[in-house]
Amino acid sequence: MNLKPISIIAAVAALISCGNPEDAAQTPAEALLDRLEGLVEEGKIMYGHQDDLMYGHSWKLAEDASEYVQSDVFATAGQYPAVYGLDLGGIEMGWKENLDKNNFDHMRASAIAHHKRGGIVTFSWHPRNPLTGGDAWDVSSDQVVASVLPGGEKHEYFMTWLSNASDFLGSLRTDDGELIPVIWRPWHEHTGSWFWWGQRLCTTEQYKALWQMTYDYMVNERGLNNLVWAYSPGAGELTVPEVFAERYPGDEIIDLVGFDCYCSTNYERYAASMKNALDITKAFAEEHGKLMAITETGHEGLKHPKWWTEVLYPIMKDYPVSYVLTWRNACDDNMQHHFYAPFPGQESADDFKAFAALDQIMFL
Ligand code: BMA
Repeated sequence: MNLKPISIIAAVAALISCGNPEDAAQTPAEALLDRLEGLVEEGKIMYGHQDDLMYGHSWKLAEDASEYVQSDVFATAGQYPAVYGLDLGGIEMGWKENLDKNNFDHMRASAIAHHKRGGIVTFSWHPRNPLTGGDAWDVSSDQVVASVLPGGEKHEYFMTWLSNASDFLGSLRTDDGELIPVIWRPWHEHTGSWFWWGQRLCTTEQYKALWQMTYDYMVNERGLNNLVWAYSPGAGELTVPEVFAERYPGDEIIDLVGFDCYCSTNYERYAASMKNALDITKAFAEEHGKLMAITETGHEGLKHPKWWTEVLYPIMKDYPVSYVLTWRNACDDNMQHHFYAPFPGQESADDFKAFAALDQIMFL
């Protein structure tokens, strides 16, 4: 027999992989992507709510809670949101609680509980400012992204932040040790200039390098294979499709594209802004073979009694939107107006039930 060494290696590799079905299995991220694609093909739009199981308009999870069943969405519609959003802000500092006072252990356990219930989890990240020591909204310096890139004065320090975030994302495991997949959405709303990674605070090259560094570290170095990577500009700045494309990190990194768009009481303006962002995102998603979603939206205080079926639903129903996530229901005394999902008795509660009952809209 005159096999070339390379063929022997290939033959041995094939034998090993035949003997171990795990090798051929999908990664958790691939499995989630398949599931998301299947639901879009069925024409379903999943409803999502930020911090849904952590607190609501007038309740907060008990410190010693061991189950995650309370939810303003469930209390109103009798079903849980299909998508559960959480934010890692604060993990970089090694804090026990995130920036909105959610205990990280409860975040982890509730994310796993939601996954077990058949739901999908998404994480955003509002990390503090590694150069100034301020928060994510501290835009006093336009050198922050530069400082965390290789060669920058905060590079080593910032890598410990990525390490902390990776530790958390890699700790999302079921009882039998399997990683649960999540949609991971860092460096969001970068088309605006209100976060330290925003438009005026770094160049296009620096922004893309930040993504590449994040991806290389989490996927290649840490081996996290449970992340579906999402890119989400702010809708307000999407005057032309080029703005959407300008800082796109690349097809090798991104799996899902979306945008964040909020509703004031000017509902026509919201509809116009949403349609514009949906058109741009849809064209981009099709061209690049990616999924699309409305990664953040909502009408603070839900002042329109039929906001769900007469404002939001008509805008998005004809687009292949994977999910639409409304922001959090703050429970702090001074933030009672800051809610984006109804609770029993809220003026849009009946309409929310009607929205949840629509065939196209998916809850759990
Ligand atoms: C914002 C507000 C803030 C919050 C932040 C991160 O839109 O809800 O109160 O701290 O998101 O969750």
